[in-house]
Amino acid sequence: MLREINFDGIVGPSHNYAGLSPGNLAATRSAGAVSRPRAAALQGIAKMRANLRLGLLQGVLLPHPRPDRRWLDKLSVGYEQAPPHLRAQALSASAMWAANAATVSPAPDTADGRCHLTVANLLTMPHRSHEWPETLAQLRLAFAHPAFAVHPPVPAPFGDEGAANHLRLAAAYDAPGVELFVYGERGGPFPARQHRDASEAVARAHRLDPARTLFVRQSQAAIAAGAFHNDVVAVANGSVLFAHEQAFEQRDEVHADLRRLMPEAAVVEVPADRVSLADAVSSYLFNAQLVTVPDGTMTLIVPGETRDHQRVWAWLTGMLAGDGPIRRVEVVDVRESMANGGGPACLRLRVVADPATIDPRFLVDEARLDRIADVVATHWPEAIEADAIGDPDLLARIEGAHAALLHGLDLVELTDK
Ligand code: SUG
Repeated sequence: MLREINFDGIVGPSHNYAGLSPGNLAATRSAGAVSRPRAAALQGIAKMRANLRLGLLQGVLLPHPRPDRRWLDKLSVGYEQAPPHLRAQALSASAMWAANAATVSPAPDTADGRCHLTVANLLTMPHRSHEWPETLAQLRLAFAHPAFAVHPPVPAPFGDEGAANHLRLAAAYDAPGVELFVYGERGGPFPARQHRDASEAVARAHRLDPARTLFVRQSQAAIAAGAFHNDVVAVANGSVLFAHEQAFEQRDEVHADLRRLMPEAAVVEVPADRVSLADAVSSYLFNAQLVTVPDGTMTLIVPGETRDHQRVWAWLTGMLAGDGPIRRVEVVDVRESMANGGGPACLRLRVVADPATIDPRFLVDEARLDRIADVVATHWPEAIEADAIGDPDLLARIEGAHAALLHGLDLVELTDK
């Protein structure tokens, strides 16, 4: 039976604030701050536990080996000799944001009845551009069953940032869906990370029905306001699209196309005069997990920052008092990730599949999360100061922590990928 499984990126031991992502206002604001890798990873684990308690299925993707010495080799430099910007780029724990790992098209949407995944190339930002080989290795292992087709990334120069710019609406998980690919154009001083050519290439690779596939332009205003990925202003689940009024450049057409393809679709739209784009970006209201729990209640899992934001919380409270399709709000604390611009939705990759077809080492229950939490508590650095990233002791600790996790999860074979 097809179910939705959320694969969360485990926050890696090198999690730090290097200010590497122009256009991501939180990351820019945090540049130079002291990070707390252990707390960050434990917050992510607590979110996964909360989701298990809601009755959801949960998986994990692993942190990548950092620093990425293979990438530095290609640049003909060792970590110790590398200039500071390359060091920071090689050390980044950015693979934790699993929504950028790949784009996923579930089996009911594809011509060959397989679930297709295309690894994102993430080439707009140097520190993210070297994630894909390790992500591809992990996905090939986790989704080795013939029920899946795992594709390599779209080639340069067409930027692709994966599921963060992709929305799927479907009446049921086993029903054919409507897939929306959201691409960007430069917004103010900020680059668009998702190129239309990349989205179209992914849709072709996934053998989607062109009649049920929409290519939608993200609004320039949203990018300029700091929505560097569409998942900062919109999220979908089942037949519901939850979006900011200014998420899309051609809002009316998007709504009309959606209703034409899926008459039962419901759009829960937040008007700009209640919650501005700036409010949405600072609170991450839309970077929420929108999920259907086993009793059918549609639930929005939001970061704690929404509760600290008066207008946003007032809007959420009003929504619950009404009779819309989203009936429940759950708050999670992912503060460490948020400070780098990654909310609850950034941390997870959604896959709709039969859980029996997935390598069980990538699926977690409470006991397996206990195992991960033990490794984190023992090996993850408590804090990383901005000027510590050249410290050999810190590097040894980070590399040792990564190895300990692979051992703990019986995934040492990833070391050689
Ligand atoms: O790509 N931050 C990530 C945040 C990604 C959030 N993902 C989604 N919206 N799906 C990014 O900008 C900051 C790293 C640093 O600056 O140290 C960073 O890469």
